[in-house]
Amino acid sequence: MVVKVYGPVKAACPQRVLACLLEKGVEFEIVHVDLESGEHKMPDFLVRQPFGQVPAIEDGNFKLFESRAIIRYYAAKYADRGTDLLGKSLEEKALVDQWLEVEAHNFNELVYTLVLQLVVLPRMGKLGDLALAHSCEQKLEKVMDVYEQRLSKSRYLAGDSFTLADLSHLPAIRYLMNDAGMAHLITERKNVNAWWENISSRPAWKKLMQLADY
Ligand SMILES: N[C@@H](CCC(=O)N[C@@H](CS)C(=O)NCC(=O)O)C(=O)O
Repeated sequence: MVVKVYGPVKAACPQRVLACLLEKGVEFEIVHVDLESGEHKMPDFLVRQPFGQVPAIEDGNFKLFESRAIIRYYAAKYADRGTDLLGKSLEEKALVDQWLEVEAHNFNELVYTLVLQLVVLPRMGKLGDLALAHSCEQKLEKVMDVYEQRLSKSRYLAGDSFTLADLSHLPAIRYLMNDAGMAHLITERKNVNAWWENISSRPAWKKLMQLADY
């Protein structure tokens, strides 16, 4: 059964899901949802994602939304296929969860606001709030210092192997570096930069970048 992923291939949250499916070698079909025309706020789409956001998936009769719930689901469903993304011991799994929470709450919230103000609103012809963006940047500097510390002790966030915790960061870091002009947040930190170079050179991520036509 081919997994249907609803959302534009260029949006960060669907990319989190697609990166996971590619790591796992799961076949998928991308069903484009046009954010510009507001398709994601229409009744047909709200049945799939009641908050009017992408992504959502359909896998046979099973439907799911929330990108991190979706990647956890596929990492567990196909635990014995492709890259192990969950960690092996209970403690490794707990560390993966810990860094997934950090990604969602400490990292992504700031990046999301920053990209909205500096990239998305200007693309829509609206003025972004530069003071808000600057304040997010300052806060992100501190968050990235924590990552630098962590990555001075282990190659990946949750330990010695690449997991969901690392994968989940890929789309937002790409936006931060390539679209928001905030590459210094990564490149000025030796361990964070080495980690980014490593995880962004994975074949699955490179394949997704080709699909997204970057
Ligand atoms: N927590 C949700 C967030 C989804 C989300 O913010 N999606 C963005 C694209 S990356 C979106 O749909 N933006 C359009 C909107 O919120 O109207 C998830 O991870 O699935």
